[in-house]
Amino acid sequence: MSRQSPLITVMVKAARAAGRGLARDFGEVENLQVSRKGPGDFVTNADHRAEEVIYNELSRARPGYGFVMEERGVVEGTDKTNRFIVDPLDGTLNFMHGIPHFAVSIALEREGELYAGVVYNVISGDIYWAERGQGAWLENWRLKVATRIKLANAVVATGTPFVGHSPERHQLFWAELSHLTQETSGIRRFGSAALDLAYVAAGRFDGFWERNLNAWDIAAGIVLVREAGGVVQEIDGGELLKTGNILAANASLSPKILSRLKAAKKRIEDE
Ligand code: 2AM
Ligand code: CA
Repeated sequence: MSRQSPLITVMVKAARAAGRGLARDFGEVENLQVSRKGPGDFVTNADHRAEEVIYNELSRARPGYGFVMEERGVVEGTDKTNRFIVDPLDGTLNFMHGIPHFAVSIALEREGELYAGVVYNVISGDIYWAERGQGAWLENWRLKVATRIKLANAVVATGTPFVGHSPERHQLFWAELSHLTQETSGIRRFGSAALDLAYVAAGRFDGFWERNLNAWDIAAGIVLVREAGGVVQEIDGGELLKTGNILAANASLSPKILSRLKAAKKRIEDE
């Protein structure tokens, strides 16, 4: 059993507060007014309200900390060493379609490094949290990434490109998928990157890869996976929080999945 630090307590409290509103709004999802932010990317009133709640909670509890938030963008703080990276509603499309699989994701970056993360599955009530050096936890259960070492036994999650993305991006995804479907037990596509990473930390998924995510989709999940003993990397060797091309798995499967992703990319480039 682990005792949550004051920092984690504050982050969990903010996530739960936002989750209360989201759960209410999810119940009335048909009545929500929806605006379109871009192709396939819906932003709801619920999303905005949840972000407001988190911003208010966290700035009261940790005055001066900066923020990177999906809707507000970057909010500079007076404290330049700490900033929260927040996705008030990860899995927006699930939310909009009445699919009960979405999360609040809150990370803290300290001195330029990811330091703590909370991912809250609003409908199941599961709180995943991790703090550097303290491990990753689901409530009071210590999380460990899966120990499977054979790709043939692995269940690997991903995210698919959708309408509005370039033909090249779709092509690359299909190449990646064809390399991995031929060698893995199964592929999953659940629609919330934050929860996908929490599932990797919990040893449910053996791996997860997706391209072009935003920092707020993955920041908290990265801390969860690392503290659960997993490896998180940028697929092409770039800067992870900038490109959002993420691969997370245990240390044995990581290089195996990566080699298939690289082979897929090479195949597309050679065509
Ligand atoms: P969201 O639900 O907060 O938008 C699913 O593949 C993941 O991709 C989710 O974490 C989702 O976050 C994110 N996502 C969905 N639409 C996106 C878009 N247009 N650009 C970037 N990320 C997106
Ligand atoms: Ca998101």
